[in-house]
Amino acid sequence: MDLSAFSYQKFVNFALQETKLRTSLAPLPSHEKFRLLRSKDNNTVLRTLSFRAPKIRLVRSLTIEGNRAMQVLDFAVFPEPEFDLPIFCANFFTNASLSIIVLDLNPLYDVTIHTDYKEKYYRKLLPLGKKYFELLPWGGNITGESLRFFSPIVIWTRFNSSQFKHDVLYSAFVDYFKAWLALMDEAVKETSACHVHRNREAQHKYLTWRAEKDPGHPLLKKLVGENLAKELVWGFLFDGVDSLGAKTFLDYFPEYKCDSGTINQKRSVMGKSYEMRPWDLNGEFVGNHSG
Ligand code: BLA
Repeated sequence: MDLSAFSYQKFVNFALQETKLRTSLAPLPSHEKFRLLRSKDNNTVLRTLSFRAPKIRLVRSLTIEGNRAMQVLDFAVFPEPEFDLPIFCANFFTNASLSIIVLDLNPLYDVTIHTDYKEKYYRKLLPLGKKYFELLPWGGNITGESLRFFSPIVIWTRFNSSQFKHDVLYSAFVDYFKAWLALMDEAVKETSACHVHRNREAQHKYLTWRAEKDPGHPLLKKLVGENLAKELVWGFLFDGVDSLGAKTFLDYFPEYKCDSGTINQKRSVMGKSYEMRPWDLNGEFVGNHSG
């Protein structure tokens, strides 16, 4: 596929316009320094946008455009801790031949354990997921750890890049984002300090996971170098990892602890599994680790 006429900017524009119809977005000056970056070889442009709004702690996007060869989107919305809303997550990596896609309303609480949370948010959304599962089928084996952060309607897929597939993906993005906004509209502020604390910690655990182990990091490092990549990941993409909580990666994920006390550099200790979609159409978890 010729990527010169293709851009994920359209996805970001839609999401921000749609959000502005419902709430007021305020820019975040602390992120100004990340607005426009270039790769070391000057072939790739990285752009970011970020805002906060009532109920939204952070909505931010990173797009990477590389001379016909690559298009990347990392778009996420993180709610204020007073809300147990899911985290909107769109991570799309596309080169001339292949696209690697994750689109989800990531649950704040692992839905294989917290079935009340699953019922609260995903029961009504199952028909939406079902609409796309055939055209955007399960992408095959995935690192086991990722699954804890996915919902029963996650779209995890890989395809040969084509205009048709990207049109379907755009439609899915629009539907999923509207679904998230509808949840936001309905969300009622949590008043119990204990529940707010729980939400904050759950979001911090999510940020800690992604800031340490997100599969996009090696490519970011290659593009802009280790130091800037680290700043981008900790100070922008997963902003809040240093402020929402004091626990460390190893507090949350002790299975990564090496004998020397450091973090195992492997992305996954569980390895890859889940060859098939591990949820049925009723949102019941039907996977196991050997899956
Ligand atoms: C691959 N990205 C992947 C894979 C997943 C994700 C599941 C497949 C490999 C695997 O099983 O881990 C995405 N994983 C996620 C997300 C969560 C998660 C969103 O756990 C959330 C909890 N992808 C990006 C960005 C880049 C990128 C910004 O979002 C590049 C800057 C690249 N993703 C990328 C590449 C691969 C990949 C190159 C293939 C390489 C690999 O599998 O390691």
